[in-house]
Amino acid sequence: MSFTPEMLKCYLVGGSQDVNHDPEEFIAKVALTLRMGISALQFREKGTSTLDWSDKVTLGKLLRQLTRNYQVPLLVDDDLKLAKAIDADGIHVGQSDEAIERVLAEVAPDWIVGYSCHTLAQIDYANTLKVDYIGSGPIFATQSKADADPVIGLAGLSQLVQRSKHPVVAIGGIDVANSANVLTTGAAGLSMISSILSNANPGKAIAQINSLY
Ligand code: TZP
Ligand code: MG
Repeated sequence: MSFTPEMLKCYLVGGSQDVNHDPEEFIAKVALTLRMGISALQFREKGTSTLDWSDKVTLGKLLRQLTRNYQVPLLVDDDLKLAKAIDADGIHVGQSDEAIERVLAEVAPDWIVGYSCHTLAQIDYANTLKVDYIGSGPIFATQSKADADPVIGLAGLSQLVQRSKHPVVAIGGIDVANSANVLTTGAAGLSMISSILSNANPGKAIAQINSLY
């Protein structure tokens, strides 16, 4: 699947650790959010994930089927082997993950490649790379990532967006209430874990996010 910036608009990130360590609940929530209009899914089994390799592959293959039904891109966080095993559309790589140069050499331009940058120096370097998009944050405080980088705020995000030649998707503490403000920075989209996966009415949140564009 080829990348378009519209894929970043309502970008759900998550794994079983984000829904009570319950893969079935995660699948059910993903199915609902696909129906309600998420624009991309990043499978991220991290932090406190308790799944072993074969559980991750099983879960990932179910996500593959679901996302294909809705023609929504499926990316995998920081695990090229898993991404290949489940036939993902792309991979998202952080600064301390698999080396971006190696990932690009292996999968670009066929796959969608996202790269996390939270400083101007990192953006300057990313501008020399053939990545598809940049993920920047955390914009606000987050409970979903124990080793999150320092909060960059809206002013920090604006600087990164202005400097980047690639579209930027914002992440970290984003919810319906702050979403319009985040988009005033020029970010191409909003990436969320808890405000969708822990929401009693995720469909309403997704509709509100999508109505901002
Ligand atoms: N990277 C930076 S912040 C974050 C990740 C994966 C967690 C975002 O989760 P939430 O619940 O949307 O704040
Ligand atoms: Mg990562």
